[in-house]
Amino acid sequence: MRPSLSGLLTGLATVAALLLAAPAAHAADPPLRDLATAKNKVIGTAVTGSKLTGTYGEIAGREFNWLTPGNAMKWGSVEPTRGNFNWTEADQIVDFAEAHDQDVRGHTLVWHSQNPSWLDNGTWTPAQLSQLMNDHIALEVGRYKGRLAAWDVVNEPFNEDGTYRQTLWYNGLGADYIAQALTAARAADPAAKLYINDYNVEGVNAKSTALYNLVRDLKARGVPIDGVGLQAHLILGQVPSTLQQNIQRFADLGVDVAITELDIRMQLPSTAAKLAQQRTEYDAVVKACVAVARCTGVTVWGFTDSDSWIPDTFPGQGAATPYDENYAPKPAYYGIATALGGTVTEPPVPTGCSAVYSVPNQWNTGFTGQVTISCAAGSSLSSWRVAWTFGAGQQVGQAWNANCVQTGTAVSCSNASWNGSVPSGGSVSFGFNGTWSGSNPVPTVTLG
Ligand code: 9MR
Repeated sequence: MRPSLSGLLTGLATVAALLLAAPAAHAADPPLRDLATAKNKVIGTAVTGSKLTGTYGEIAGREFNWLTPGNAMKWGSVEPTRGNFNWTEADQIVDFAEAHDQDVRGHTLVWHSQNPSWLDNGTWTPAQLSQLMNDHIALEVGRYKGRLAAWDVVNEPFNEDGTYRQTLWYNGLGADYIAQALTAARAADPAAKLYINDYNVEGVNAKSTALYNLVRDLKARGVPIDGVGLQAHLILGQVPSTLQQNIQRFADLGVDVAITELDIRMQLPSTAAKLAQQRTEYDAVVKACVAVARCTGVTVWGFTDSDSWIPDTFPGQGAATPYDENYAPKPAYYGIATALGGTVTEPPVPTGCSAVYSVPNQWNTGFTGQVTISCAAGSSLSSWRVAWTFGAGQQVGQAWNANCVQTGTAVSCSNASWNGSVPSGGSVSFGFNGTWSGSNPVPTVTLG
């Protein structure tokens, strides 16, 4: 059946209205890699080689100028049985990077995890272990000599308390395995920057101080060490406040620093408020790197939620990366962009809309809060977020008709899936139960 003219016009009007109301869901222009270059930084992502086609490949090539193979270069991947090598995925990633004018961070040579079982289960004398390690480094680094910009030579050598992790390498060779590995890597590719990489070393703490002391000692001994990788597998709301200070103290040792595996995970389901907070935290982490000259840049550990290790490892958690599972940029993407100096146009809040906070009910230590969002005739909203800061230690508990999170004194509430739209001349309300003591002053709320 042919559509009628009036039906067509109504359809067009609907499309136009949707376009006007749609948030800025397009990627920032210019792409992240251009923004990073302008700041003299790099922006990278971990990738899975087999996925580097279609939309995944387009985004990886367009937005990033460094790649790290997520698994493809680990010992267990490249030499699953002794003497039998599989370089397919690793080669594929390096070829892709060269075709897209990207650098590659090799990951990783000497680690306690994802080793082949023949290595883990073997019985080795110290001399044999040393030989195995040196041969592996010579072979793998040598294979890509001149093509890789950096190597995570040693991965995760420390326990949380700053003692050495008891691994195959440490138990067989003592702490000196680290110097041996770095020396072997330098010999195999003198141009590659050599890194030690670890997690939970982003802030100043016992583990990062152990790493700091190690790097200082290696430098003093003339062992080749060019950089420190701070993995940064972070939890929403827990970005260390000493991140920039910690980056700076490593830089002051005369080494480069890279944020090598950034992701910020949250309890699912994600809400607009959690994603907004995640944006702020991505922005803060990238800014901490931008602020320190010797911080070379940031790599995210997978750029899309469909290619993230989090849901498998932490059931119930996820949404940790800058793109959603359908490759749409999330607020976190814009956090990275703005930290790199990009300007992101967000849909403005219509001036005719506002939010009002009230306390309809209060008892000994509890109260009910209510917020009403109203739009005057001629203004409307398709989604909303209301934020405020409590002035007297109040705490939000259960909320209805909104998703609310409180971090310290800051509260952020966003629409539920069913009430994002506030029509012209209309209003929506949400409520919550809270606790108070002493006084319960009404905060100033902002609509965003
Ligand atoms: O992303 C990697 C995932 O696919 C693997 O299953 C996992 C196995 O440990 O390793 C992941 O990557 C790790 C990285 O190599 C080193 N730092 C921690 C990362 C997350 O586990």
